[in-house]
Amino acid sequence: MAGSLTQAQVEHFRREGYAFPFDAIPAAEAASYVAKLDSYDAILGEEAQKQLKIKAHVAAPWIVGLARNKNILDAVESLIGPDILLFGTSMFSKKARDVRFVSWHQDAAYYGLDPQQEVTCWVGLTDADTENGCMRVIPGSHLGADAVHDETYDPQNMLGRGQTIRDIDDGKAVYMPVKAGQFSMHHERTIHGSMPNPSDRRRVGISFFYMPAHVRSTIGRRTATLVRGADKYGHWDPEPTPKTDLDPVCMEFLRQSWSRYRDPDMPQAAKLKAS
Ligand SMILES: O=C(O)CCC(=O)C(=O)O
Repeated sequence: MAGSLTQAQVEHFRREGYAFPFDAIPAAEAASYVAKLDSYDAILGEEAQKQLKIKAHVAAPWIVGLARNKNILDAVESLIGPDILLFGTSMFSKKARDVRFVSWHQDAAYYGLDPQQEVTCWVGLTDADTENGCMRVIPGSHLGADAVHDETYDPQNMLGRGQTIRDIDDGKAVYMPVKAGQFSMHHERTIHGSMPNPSDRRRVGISFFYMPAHVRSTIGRRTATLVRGADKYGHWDPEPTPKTDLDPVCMEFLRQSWSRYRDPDMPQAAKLKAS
């Protein structure tokens, strides 16, 4: 398959369910995006990340621009081929001395994709390391069964439902530090999460969710944005393209998508398969 990863990196991803670190953008560019995100807090009247979930790429031209970054897409193409849809984008920001965390979970539990071939790229907009709560994964977990998630709705958990896989051995975790402007990749079935940030440095990242164009939605017709190649399948409806930052029409679309994603009636993959 074409793309920028070596055969060894592709094989590592297939076997372990993750790969890192890769260069996307210069650190100064990453810092300029953090400044933009900070400015949105005042406009939105709350932490922007509370709204920039699932479809954050429609919120501003620079976000969908970053999703189309050549370095990122070249790496993704190595794993899922040349016809790439952007299924989603979410922001994850921890302040300095932030108790918030991301519990162990599989993205696939609520994505409703078939086949489960989505790949997430987590782009560091600041340095992210073991001291400020970087991403961590359980190697090889993408090859296991769909895990059952407890929906805790813990306010300190940064996930929409506080969805948590119990009884994970933290000793098996691999931490994925990245510098500002670098990214890591994980498979949608890879169990992952992140710890709180007890450090004096903030940790800001943005996750892009990519899938090959042949993937279908298992929960009705939904939307996605073509970011590379061609979509000859037409399984997904197109999405609005932001003309300005926080474009009101796009923000309404984003709010509706985020609320649908959190619909309490939407069962997780493990329960769907069991029923
Ligand atoms: O930023 C984090 O700590 C977690 C992000 C995450 O769960 C994801 O990108 O899928």
